[in-house]
Amino acid sequence: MKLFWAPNSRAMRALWMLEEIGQPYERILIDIRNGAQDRPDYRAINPLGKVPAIDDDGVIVAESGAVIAYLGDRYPAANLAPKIGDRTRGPYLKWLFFTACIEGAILEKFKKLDVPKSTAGWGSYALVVEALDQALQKGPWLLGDHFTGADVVIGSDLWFGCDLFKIIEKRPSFAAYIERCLARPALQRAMAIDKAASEAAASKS
Ligand SMILES: N[C@@H](CCC(=O)N[C@@H](CS)C(=O)NCC(=O)O)C(=O)O
Repeated sequence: MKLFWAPNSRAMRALWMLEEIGQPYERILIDIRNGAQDRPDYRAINPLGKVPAIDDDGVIVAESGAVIAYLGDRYPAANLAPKIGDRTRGPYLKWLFFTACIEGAILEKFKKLDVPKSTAGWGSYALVVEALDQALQKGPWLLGDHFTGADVVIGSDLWFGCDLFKIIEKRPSFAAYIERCLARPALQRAMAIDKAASEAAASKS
C-alpha cells in the first residue's frame, strides 16, 4: 500500500487511518509547496493534483473520503468500517460523504460567500455546524461506542476547521470530540510523522 501525501494537508486523515489499521504501508512525499502535485507522474495518479491518494498494487484511489472508505473495507480486521449489509453502514457512509458538506461550509465562512441554501449543496455553514453538533452530543464517536473511519474524516475536518484554521466555531461538543481524537495513539503517531516531515522541509528551505 502506497500513500501519496504531504505534511500539513488533508493527507493527514489517510495517514491517521493507516496508523489506525497498523498494516505496513509506504509513504511517498508529494511536495505540494514546490509543485510536485502538478508533475505529469503525479497527475497520472490524481488528475486534480491533490493529496491524499493511495496505490494498492495498481488500484489508485484519490479523494480522502473514498480513501478512508476503501482502506476501511480493505482491512476488515481493523474493524474501522461496518460490514456491507450492516445497518450502521448507513450513518457511516453519510458521515464519510459529509466531508464534502464541511468543505463547502468552510469555504462559505472563510470567503464570506452569500449562497442561497437551495443553491449550496451543503445548505449553509450554520446548518452544517448544527448537524455536526447534534451528531456529537452523545458520543463518544459518531456511531456511538464504535470508532470508525467516519471519525477519522470528521475528526480531521473539525480539527482542521476549529484548531488549525480557526474557521469553525469550537462548540463544546466539538472540543470534547477533538480531544478524544487527539488522545488516540494512531493520530499521535500520524501527527509525529507529519511534524517530522514539516520540520525536515523547513530545515531545507
Ligand atoms: N477533495 C480532496 C481535497 C484534497 C486537497 O485539497 N488537498 C490539498 C492539500 S490540503 C492539495 O493537495 N493541494 C495541492 C494543490 O491543490 O495544488 C480530498 O478530500 O482528498
